Amino acid sequence: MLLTLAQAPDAVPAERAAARQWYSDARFGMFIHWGVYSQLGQGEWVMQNRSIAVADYEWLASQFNPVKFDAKTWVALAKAAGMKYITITSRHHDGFSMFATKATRYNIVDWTPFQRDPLRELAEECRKQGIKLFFYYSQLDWHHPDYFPRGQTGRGSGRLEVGDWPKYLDFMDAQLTELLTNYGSLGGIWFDGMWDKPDADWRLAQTYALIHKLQPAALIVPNHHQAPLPGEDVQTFEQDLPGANTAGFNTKTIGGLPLETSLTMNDSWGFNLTDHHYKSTRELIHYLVRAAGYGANLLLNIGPRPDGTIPPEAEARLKEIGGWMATYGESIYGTRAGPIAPRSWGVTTARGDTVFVHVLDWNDPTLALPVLAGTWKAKSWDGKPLPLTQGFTLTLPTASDASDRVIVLIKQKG
Ligand code: H79
Repeated sequence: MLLTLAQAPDAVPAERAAARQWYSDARFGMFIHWGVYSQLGQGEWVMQNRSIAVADYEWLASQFNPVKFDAKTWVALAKAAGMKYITITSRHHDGFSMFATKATRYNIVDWTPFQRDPLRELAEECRKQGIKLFFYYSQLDWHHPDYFPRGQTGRGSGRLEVGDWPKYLDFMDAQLTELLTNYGSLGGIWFDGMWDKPDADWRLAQTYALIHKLQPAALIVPNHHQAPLPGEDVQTFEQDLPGANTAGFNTKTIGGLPLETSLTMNDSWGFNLTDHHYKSTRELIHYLVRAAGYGANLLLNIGPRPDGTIPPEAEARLKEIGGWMATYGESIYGTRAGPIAPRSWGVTTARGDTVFVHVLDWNDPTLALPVLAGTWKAKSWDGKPLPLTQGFTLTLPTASDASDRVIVLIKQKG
C-alpha cells in the first residue's frame, strides 16, 4: 500500500527536506515583534488587555510612523549576534497588516503616514546580507469582522456579533499568497493564534498546500501548542525548552520534526516601555546552548520601538552573544542533540564523531559522564588535552569563561 504524505512525515519533497536540514543547522534566529501596538509601549496584547475598541485602535494605527526604521541596521544586528534567520510579525492578533496588501486597506502602506512597506525593505536587505526571512502570521484577529464566531479572546473590541468564517479564511489565504509571492523566497511562515479557537475548522490542509505550492521550500512553523499536524515542518515551543511546560500552554509531546523554542529577552514580545526585566547575556547564552542540547533552535525576540529603533539593552545583549558565538559557534551551528541527554550541569551537542560537552553550571574540578561506547579523547576548547578516565570522569579546565566551558570529545577510529 502506498503511504500518503500525511502518514509518512519524512516523505517531503527534496527542496523542503533540504530546507528543514538548513533550518536545524542554523540554530539561532531573531524574532521581531513590531506593530501599531509598539506605540503604546505595553506589549503586543494591549488591544486585548485594555479592551480597546476597533475604531480607537484604527486611529492609533493611523499614527504609526517609524521614521527611523532602517532594515540594514536590523539585519546587521541579527548578523552580529550570529543569527541565521529573522522571523518578523507581518500581522499580529490586532489584525493590522505590516505589509502592502490588497486584501484590506488596514495596512501600513494605505493606513499610515509612513506609506512604506518595511517587510519589502527587510526582504531585500536579508537577501543582501545572507539572512533567511520568515513571516509570523496571526490566524487570530481582534479587528476583522469575519473572525466569527469569536474565540477566547478579542471580545472587548466592540465588533457586531456577526461574521462569515469561510470569508475570513479566504482573506488569510489571499494575504499568504501575497506574502509568498511578493517578497522573494522565504524561509517560511510562522503561524500563531490558532489556540484561540482550537475546535474551529481552520482549513489547514488547504492553506498548507497553498503555501507549499507557492514556495516548495518554505517551512511551516505552527505555534498551536499541539503535537505536529500533517504538512508542518517545525515544532516550536513558546517560552519553554522542548518537552517542558513552565509557560502552562505548551505540549509535552515532541514529534519527529526540527525543533525550535522562542524566548523573550525581557518579559514582553512587543515593545514594553517599563519592562526592564532583561535576562543577562549569560542567561541568554545558557538558553541558546541548552536549546541546542535538546536539538532545538533558539528564536530570540526583540521588540523594536515605534520609531524603528532597537532598545539599547537588547542591542547590547545581542552583540555580546555574537561575540560568544564568534568563538564557540562551531559547537552550536550544524550540530544535533548530543549522546548525553540534557542535565542540570549542562548539555551535549554533536557533529559526526565529535561531541561538545557544554559545562554550564558545575563548580567541581571533575565531572562524571555516562560512559559512551568506543574510545574517546577529551580536549579543552583551546586544544589542550584533558584527562578522561575509562569510567568517563572528565577533569575540567578551570572556569576561565564565565558562560560555558566547552569540552570537545573526539571518538577515536578503530
Ligand atoms: O506573539 C507572541 C504572543 O503575543 C503570542 N505568541 C507569542 C510568540 C501569544 N501570547 N499568548 N499566547 C501566545 C498564548 C496565550 C495563551 C493564553 Fe489563553 C491566552 C492563555 C490565556 C489567554 C488561550 C486563550 C488559552 C486560554 C485562552
